[in-house]
Amino acid sequence: MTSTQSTAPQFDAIVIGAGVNGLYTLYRLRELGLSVRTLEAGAGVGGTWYWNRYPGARLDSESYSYGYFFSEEIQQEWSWSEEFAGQPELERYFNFVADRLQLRPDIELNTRVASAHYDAETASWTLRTTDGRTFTARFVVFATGILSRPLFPEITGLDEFSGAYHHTALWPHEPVELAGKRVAVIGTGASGVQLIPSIADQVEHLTVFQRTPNWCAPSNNFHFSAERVADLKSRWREIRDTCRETPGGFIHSPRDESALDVSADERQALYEKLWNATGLALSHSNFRDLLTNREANDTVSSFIAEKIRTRVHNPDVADQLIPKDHGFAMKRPPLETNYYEAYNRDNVELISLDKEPIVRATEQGLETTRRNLDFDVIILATGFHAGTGPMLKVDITGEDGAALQDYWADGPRTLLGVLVVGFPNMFIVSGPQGGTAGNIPRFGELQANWIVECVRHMKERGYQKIEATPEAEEAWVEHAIGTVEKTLLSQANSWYFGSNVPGKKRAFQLYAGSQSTYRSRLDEAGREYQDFKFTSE
Ligand code: NA7
Repeated sequence: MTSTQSTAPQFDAIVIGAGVNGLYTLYRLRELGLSVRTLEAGAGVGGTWYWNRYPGARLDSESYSYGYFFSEEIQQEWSWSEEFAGQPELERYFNFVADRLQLRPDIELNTRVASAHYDAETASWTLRTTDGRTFTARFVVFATGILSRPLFPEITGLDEFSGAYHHTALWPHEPVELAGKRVAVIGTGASGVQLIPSIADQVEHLTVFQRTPNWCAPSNNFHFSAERVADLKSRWREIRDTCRETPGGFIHSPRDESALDVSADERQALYEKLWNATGLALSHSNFRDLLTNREANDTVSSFIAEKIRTRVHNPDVADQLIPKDHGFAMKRPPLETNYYEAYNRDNVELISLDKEPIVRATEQGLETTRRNLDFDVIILATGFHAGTGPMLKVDITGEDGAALQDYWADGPRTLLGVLVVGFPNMFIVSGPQGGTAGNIPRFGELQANWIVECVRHMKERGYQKIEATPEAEEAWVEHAIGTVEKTLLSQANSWYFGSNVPGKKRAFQLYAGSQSTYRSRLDEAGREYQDFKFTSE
C-alpha cells in the first residue's frame, strides 16, 4: 500500500500504544502486509500491566479469559499460575507475546506522542513525539486505552512534602520501601482495594483516606495446580467460545430470572454461592435485573453490607465502608482479598474525607481539618481521566485543523467507537464509546479485527481515505448513550461518566451494550460500508 510519491507517508499505519489491544492490532495490520510502527510511551510493552506496578496489582478478569484467543501456540505455550494473575506475570505474558510474534522490531519504546495532525492534502497523519521526533502514516490507530491517563488529586503543597509520593498507575520500577514506614493511601477504588491489604502488614502505620466507599466482591483467587493448567489448555476453545457469547466477554453470564421472582431464601442461597465464586461472578452471574431494577439491586447490596459488618470488627468503621450513594455494581466493583480484614489491624486507620477533609500537604505529611498527620510515603490511588482522557492528552487535529478537544468537549462522539467524523483515517481500539466496562481484550479484538478488514477493503480498492458519515455517527452516539440510560449505572457517579475528574462534563464514556449487539453492529457496518465515505486520492 505504500506509495512511491515524494509525499508518501513513512508508514502505512502507526499504532499508538503497546498494551493488550495495541500489540494485537500491530500483529494483525502487519499480517495484512502493511508497514506498521507502534509508538509506546513506556520503556516496555504491556500498557496497563507495564505502568500499574503497585503492590497487589492484579487482574480482575480470570487470567485465561483475558489472554489472546487468536493463537493456539500462545494458548499452549503460556501457562497462567493463578486464577487472577498479578502484574509481574501479566508483564511477562505481554513480553512473551511480543517475542513470540516477533513484534519488537516494529515497536518504538520510550516514545510518547504529543500531537497528531491530519494533512488533508496527502490524506495522512503527522505525529510528533515529546522528544521532537516526527512520524508520518496513512492511518493512525489510537490503542491508548480507557484507563491510562493517571488522575492526580488537587492537593495544595504536595510538592513540598519531604517524603515520597507515588500514583499507583505510575509506580516506580525500583522497589519502594514501605516496610516500617508511615504510609497514607488516598483512594479506595479497584487499585486502592488491591493495594491496601497487600501492604497493611508491612508498614508501621497505614492511613486510608476514603472519599466514597465501594462495594467490593471477593476475588477468591487461587494458585493453579498442574492439572488445572492442563485442563485449561485442553479447553481453551470452549473458554473462548463462552467468552464470545457472554454480554461482557467474561466467563460469567447473568441468570434469566429477576431477583424478585424468587423467595428471600433462594436469593440468599444464590448470593452466598456467588460470594464464594471467583471474580466478577457476584456482579456478572447474578439476577438479570441487578442493574435495571433498584429494588432487585438493594437485595444484593444489603447482603454485601451484612458481609462487611461481619468482617469488620469496629461497627463504626464497617458503616463507613458501606456505600450509601449507590448500589452494588452500579460502578465497576473492585475485587478484594482480605480488604475488609485490613481495617481490623491496629496499625490501619480509615479516614472518611467527608468528615475530615484534607486541607493541604505539609513538609511532614497531610493536614486535615482536624489534625496534622506525619507520613513517610503518600500513595495516590486516585484513578484515571478515563474514556476520552488518554486521547485528549494528545493534541489531535483533523480535517480543516479542527481539534478533537473541541469536538469532544461535551463527551465522546464516535462511530462504533472506531472512527470520528472530521478525523479521517484515524481509528480507535478500545477507546470511548467502544471500550467497555466488560472484558477489555474481548471488545478490543472485535475492534482491531474490524479495522483490519476495513483497511483490507480499502487496500483492495485503492482507497486512500476513510471518513465516517455524520448521520451514522449521530445514530451511534444515540445508541451508545442509550445502552446505559435505562440502567442503574447512570444513577452513580463514576469514571464511566467522567464524574471523578473535576470540571469534566458528565457524559457516558463507554459502550454498555452486550458483546453480541456490538459485534453485530460492527459486522453490519463492515458488510457494505454504507456508513463511510471512501476516497481514492
Ligand atoms: P477509581 O476506581 O477511579 O478509584 C479512584 C479512587 O480515588 C476512588 O476512591 C476516588 O473516589 C478516589 N479519588 C479520586 N480523586 C480523589 C481526590 N481528589 N481526593 C480523594 N479521593 C479521590 O480508580 P482505580 O485506579 O482504583 O480503578 C480504575 C479501574 O481499574 C477499575 O474500575 C477497574 O476497572 C480497573 P470517588 O469514588 O471518585 O469519590
